[in-house]
Amino acid sequence: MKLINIDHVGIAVHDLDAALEEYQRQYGVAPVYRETVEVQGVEEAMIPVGGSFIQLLQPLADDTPVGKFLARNGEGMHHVAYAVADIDAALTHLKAEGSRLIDEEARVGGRGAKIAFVHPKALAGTLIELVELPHGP
Ligand code: CMX
Ligand code: CO
Repeated sequence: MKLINIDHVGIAVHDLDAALEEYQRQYGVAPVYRETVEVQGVEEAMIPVGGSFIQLLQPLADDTPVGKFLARNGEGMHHVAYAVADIDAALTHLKAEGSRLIDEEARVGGRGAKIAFVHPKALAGTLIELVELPHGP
């Protein structure tokens, strides 16, 4: 297991257009990717900051992970995503260490990356996403 970097921090928002506009106005930053990821129930935008991204997430429906999070907590930090070189090896390792995986197998997420989530109750109340980028670290 080796964490390469913080790939992104996911932030749940009600209105993606409004949040992007405010990030642009207040911080002078703009997204490089924007896409709908049906299987995750989100429309997401990625704003580059140094070697990492801010990922703004708007739910596609109330009964999605981000929709439920917003209903419970309002807007705010939703997850942190760590880049790994080999996500299958990372998942095997975490399982052996007794972690609580949400995804036993990696799936395809935004940017064509392989992703998997680890339950926030597994460690420090933080929803963790592992990311293996298609073009490598
Ligand atoms: N961060 C920290 N804690 C969280 C959390 C989050 N994002 N989401 C839920 N929790 C907590 C809840 O507060 C609850 O705590 P308590 O029991 O102390 O009240 C506990 O986890 C379990 O709550 P739950 O009712 O089972 O939660 P949900 O049904 O909302 O499911 C989770 C939570 C993490 C399993 C679900 O959101 C999930 O499967 N997430 C992975 C997929 C995802 O988040 N996709 C969107 C992002 C896509 C992307 O990044 O591209
Ligand atoms: Co994410």
